[in-house]
Amino acid sequence: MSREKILTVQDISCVGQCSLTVALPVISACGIETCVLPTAVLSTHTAFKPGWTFRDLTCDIEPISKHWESENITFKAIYTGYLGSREQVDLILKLIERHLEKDGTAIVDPAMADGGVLYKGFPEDFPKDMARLCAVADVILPNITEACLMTDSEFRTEYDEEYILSLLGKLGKLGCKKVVLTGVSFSPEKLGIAVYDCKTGKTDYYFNDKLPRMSHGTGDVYASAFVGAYMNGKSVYDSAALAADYTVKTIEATIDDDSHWYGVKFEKELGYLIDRIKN
Ligand code: PXL
Repeated sequence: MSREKILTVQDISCVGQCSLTVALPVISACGIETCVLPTAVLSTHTAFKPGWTFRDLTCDIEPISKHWESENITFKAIYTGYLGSREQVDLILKLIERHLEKDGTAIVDPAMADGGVLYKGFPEDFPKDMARLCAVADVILPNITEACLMTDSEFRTEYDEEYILSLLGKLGKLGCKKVVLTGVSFSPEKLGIAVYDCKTGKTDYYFNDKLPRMSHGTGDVYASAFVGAYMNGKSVYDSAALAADYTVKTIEATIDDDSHWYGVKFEKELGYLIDRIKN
């Protein structure tokens, strides 16, 4: 079996263009063999009106991992996203220990919150568990809400660079090696990311023009494109910038369609992503 494959661990929301229904096509399109471990099955993501189904798959994680162990299955990278329960954190820590190759990369998107609040269904202290997973990661990809919740910081919509540097410093203390903080804005017309090296304290920014619409699922589109670019040998900064450009394209592809409120038309711009990765 080829060794050059990755594992992504997150829920499968049947409808809604997020988590696995984004990660699998995006990373595969980047030419990377993408194995999946679903953490839960939902009828839709949780931003739909209440009524969505939720099947927690925590019980399946250990038997799946045991079987993989018997087959000596390992991965070049493990990328985790939305988790189905807090118990999954310990199981995923074990999974990383067993199945991530020695020179492999653990990428954690602590997908659990946005706009200052936790997604529906998570217990209030869930960010503490997510922080334990971030502690072992090579790269974490939080938005500002997730960063605040994991570091007990005040969530602010208006801030200066000092606030962002303070958040990055606190995230660095969780134990991860690099942070890509999304949703950073120092002016009304620009939105971007901060890339922080937890060892050296070096911070680099990348900005795009801010679009007039926020969209669901863009965190997952961003993280998946980041993983696709990174696994193709791009640096953390170049992957973070490329993923930002791709995410902007997917929002632009969706912006005129009000009925498409639940996600972005990421499929329309896969050609752009692949061209950028090749160059
Ligand atoms: O896009 C993040 C996400 C993933 N999975 C589920 C969600 C959300 C955001 O709401 O509800 C189930």
